[in-house]
Amino acid sequence: MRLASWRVITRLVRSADVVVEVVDIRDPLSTMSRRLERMVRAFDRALLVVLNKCDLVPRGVAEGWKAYLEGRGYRVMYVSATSRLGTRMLRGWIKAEAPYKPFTVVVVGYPKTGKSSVINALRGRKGASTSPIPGSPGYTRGVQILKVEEGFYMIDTPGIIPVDGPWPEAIIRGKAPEEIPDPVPAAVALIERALKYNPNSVRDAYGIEETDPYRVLELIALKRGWKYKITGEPLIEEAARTVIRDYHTAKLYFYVPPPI
Ligand SMILES: Nc1nc2c(ncn2[C@@H]2O[C@H](COP(=O)(O)OP(=O)(O)OP(=O)(O)O)[C@@H](O)[C@H]2O)c(=O)[nH]1
Ligand SMILES: [Mg+2]
Repeated sequence: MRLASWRVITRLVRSADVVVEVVDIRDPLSTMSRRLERMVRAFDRALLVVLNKCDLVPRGVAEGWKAYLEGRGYRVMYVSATSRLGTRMLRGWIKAEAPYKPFTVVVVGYPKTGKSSVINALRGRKGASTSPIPGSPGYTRGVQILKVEEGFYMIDTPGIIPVDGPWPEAIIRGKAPEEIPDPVPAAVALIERALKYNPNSVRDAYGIEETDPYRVLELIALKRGWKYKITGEPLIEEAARTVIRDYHTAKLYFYVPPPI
């Protein structure tokens, strides 16, 4: 997995006309980057917060988050890139915002929030030809410019490092689950959060009636026969990676309600 460096993001934000910050609507405050937002303000660029994956929360929750963030001065839309909800409106919003053509929209956000999916939804097609930004040095290889329509370009970026995000966001998003060296503490925190916001989440995902997060990991491992060869103890690291993966796919299902 490749992450974008802040140096690259800074350069892209400065050169863009509009900045779209893609956020996971299941937990917006944990997936918004204050550092990014400060930078966008410093360059005086138009910032739109896109709450993505709205298919995963009830409509009232999506509306609640929108109202809450608008109350804090953000411009906000909620969409589902994969269900194509709100994506036409998003396209219209961006076009209305851009004062002239051609214009460029840079799409940024934490890893796995759905940045590429949002771009594909706006383009109405996937996998169409993409080209790297000319002259970009090696580490920006993950940055791609995509045409939505004549004069309307979007720049896809790899996830930014969630340095300023609350724990365990940096761990669960900073690397692919199989690459996280010690996934257990992050998975424990994730299970705690899941149980807090959806007491049935663990039972629904794993058929396990247990509220102690560490024990949950042990039971997942035992159920799947994941054991250390010599000691026979449950291989909780594997279970932890599974939990992190299942959060990304929403098999482990919860969302954080908007503050009232
Ligand atoms: N349920 C749901 N899943 C989504 C939505 N948008 C994206 N996803 C899923 O979220 C995962 C990540 O989507 P990507 O578009 O690759 O996310 P990204 O932000 O580009 O990820 P990186 O490039 O790794 O930072 C994929 O499995 C998508 O299918 C959505 O609106 N709803
Ligand atoms: Mg992507």
